[in-house]
Amino acid sequence: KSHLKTYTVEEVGKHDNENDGIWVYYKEGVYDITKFVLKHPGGPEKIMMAAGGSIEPFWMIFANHNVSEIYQLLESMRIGNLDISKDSKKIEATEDPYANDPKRHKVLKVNGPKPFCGETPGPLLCESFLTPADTFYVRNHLPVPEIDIKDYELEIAIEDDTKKVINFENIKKYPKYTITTAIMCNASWSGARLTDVLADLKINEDDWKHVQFEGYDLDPSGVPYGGSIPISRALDPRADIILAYEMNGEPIPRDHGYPIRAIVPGVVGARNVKWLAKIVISNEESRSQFQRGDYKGFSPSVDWDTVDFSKSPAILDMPVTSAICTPTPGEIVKLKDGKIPVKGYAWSGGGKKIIRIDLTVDQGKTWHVAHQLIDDENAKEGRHWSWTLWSAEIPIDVDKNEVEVWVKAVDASYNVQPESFENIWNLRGLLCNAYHRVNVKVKK
Ligand code: MTE
Ligand code: MO
Repeated sequence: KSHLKTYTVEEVGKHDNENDGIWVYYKEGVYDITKFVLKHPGGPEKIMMAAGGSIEPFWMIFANHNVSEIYQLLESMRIGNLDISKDSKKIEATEDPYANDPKRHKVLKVNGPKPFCGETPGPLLCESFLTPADTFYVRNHLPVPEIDIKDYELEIAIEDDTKKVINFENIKKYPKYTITTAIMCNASWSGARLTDVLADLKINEDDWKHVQFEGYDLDPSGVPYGGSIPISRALDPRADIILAYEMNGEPIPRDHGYPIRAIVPGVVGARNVKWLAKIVISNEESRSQFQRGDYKGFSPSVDWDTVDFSKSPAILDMPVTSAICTPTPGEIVKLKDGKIPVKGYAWSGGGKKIIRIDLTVDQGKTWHVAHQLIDDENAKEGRHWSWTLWSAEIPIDVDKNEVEVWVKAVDASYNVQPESFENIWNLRGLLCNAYHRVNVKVKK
């Protein structure tokens, strides 16, 4: 890189517009991103926040940039080196925006520290029908907001027109309603029904298309996390959507949306907006990046050059899925009466009950049905939001020392999981609900 020109922070700063070119710096590199701005998957406005300056603080927030493909892409736009000598006023001290995130339970497997993304170990999942809040997976996209309950407000608007603002005490005055729903893990959530809170606005379902939710968590430009659901769903009391203030009978922990989050059962986690700040009745979907530029499905051959997020609908109901929790991959399992015990979970989106679990240890030549299924006994037809825990004992051939256990679930519409990931793979890796397969060693 020594042949490249050296620029000061001030010189880079002049290149913050299309006419002069758009430059940024990262550590000791200076980059001309003029041509890339319009192609930025997160939108041109987002990347323009860094124009003429350092992109480092933004990448601390949008930590999905911290992968080698993106560093390489950036390097391909390098035009020079940053003058890091003493008299060049370098980088405004960057404070860690995640410094006030809550402490997490050590058992969570950390997939990303900032924003925090942690998963519950498989064997723990099927230990209890309700996943304890402390070990419930966490999926944040931004720093966890700090909210003082005394100041908490939830604004409810029709388009730009604020109709009412309610505080935490007001929410508790609505009838309290509890549902059990799986958002990957399973918990019970209590709060006010969305239909009750919206009732006095006398909204006509035919006049509007979407209900948007906004969180208190903000990106560096002040844009909140957001998501939306169709109006028909939001106004349907049978959709069981609640503005929850309790998780498993306790106040919701900070990581899971304290003090209030939207619970939209049967629907992808992303629309279950935490730290709820605002509800907007609108003719438009949420403008959030997480509604329009993420959490969508694509054909397997679509790549980052050909993807058009505007052409795919936002994920709403989740497809049927299941997993084996025990044994774990590579585990040595002792045969009991010639069988191995297997346990796991299954659930489907849109309130569809799990009606059957099929298991095989011979690549599908013979299938065994799990006979013990535990789900929410009180769930009504078409409102099976919770997961189903299942267990089975599978007979193993005497000569086998190793087997691969496969599971697939069937829901009330007879939707079945696909056999392999290959033909459903998509560039975001979402909706990948192929059979779960676990290889285990057998001890006689
Ligand atoms: N709500 C806000 N405000 N901010 C977020 O980052 N993440 C969403 C959703 N709601 C998110 C949010 C996603 S993608 C998921 S999967 C769930 O919250 C995760 O909920 P949990 O962290 O309570 O498990
Ligand atoms: Mo998610």
